[in-house]
Amino acid sequence: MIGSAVTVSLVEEARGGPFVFWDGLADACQRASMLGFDAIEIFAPSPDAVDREELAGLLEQHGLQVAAVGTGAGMVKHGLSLTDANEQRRRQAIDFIDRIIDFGAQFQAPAIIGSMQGRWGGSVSRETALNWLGEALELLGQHAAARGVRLIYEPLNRYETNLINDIPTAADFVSNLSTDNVRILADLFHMNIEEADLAEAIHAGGELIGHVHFVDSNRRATGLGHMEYAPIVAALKEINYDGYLSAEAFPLPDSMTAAEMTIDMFKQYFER
Ligand code: LER
Ligand code: MN
Repeated sequence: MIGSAVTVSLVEEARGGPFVFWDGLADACQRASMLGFDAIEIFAPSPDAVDREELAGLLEQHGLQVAAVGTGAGMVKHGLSLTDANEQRRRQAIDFIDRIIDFGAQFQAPAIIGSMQGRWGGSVSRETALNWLGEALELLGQHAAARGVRLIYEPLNRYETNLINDIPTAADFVSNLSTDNVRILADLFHMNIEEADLAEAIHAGGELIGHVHFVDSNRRATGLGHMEYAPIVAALKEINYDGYLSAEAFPLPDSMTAAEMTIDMFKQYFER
């Protein structure tokens, strides 16, 4: 069954970024639950930033799951990436993500590799960067498998990475890995920039799609841009998608309205 989720950022340095809630886990859980979401997606500053017991208590109290955990703080706070020219920095990026995987796994949540994939350029060729990315996804995918969770790889639009920008290319890349534990994140905002046809891209991803960032064309909440949701939802149903649709959107005009717009759109298509 497809679940609904909403993002919460605990990373001050990411202010202005596309996350719905910003005022801590207790606030996010209370609002998410009141609106009827199934889960929260957490963007944490470090692997040990969240108290395990406290989060477990909030989830229990509000009847929520953790849909996924982001790893982008490694980039935002420490400038780390999996394709850094410096081997020691690449190693640090893998260590940081390993520890975020461990944090998420305590809540059965997969970690997302988005901005941590980095980009090629300077002394690093595209081929070299893709090789490093592939090697890192192998290691991280195995690490996640050992903890009983998937690893999620997110292709980003051309302004955020020059490595892989679309779902069909990501599907090709991921299916050539020897680990079978990596899934693709279909972020509708990035796809709206890069894909010729969003529904076709979802079909190309097929069973490899493991998470969706549910957002409008302008990265505002669903319903506040010009995205056509009917063919996207039809494609997700056709591939038997059973993960989360997670609101990774700007808190505009405010967090609560963005969350409400998302859950309204979700209910319109997935009334149970
Ligand atoms: C970044 O643009 C993004 O979409 C995030 O989900 C990944 O860091
Ligand atoms: Mn995203």
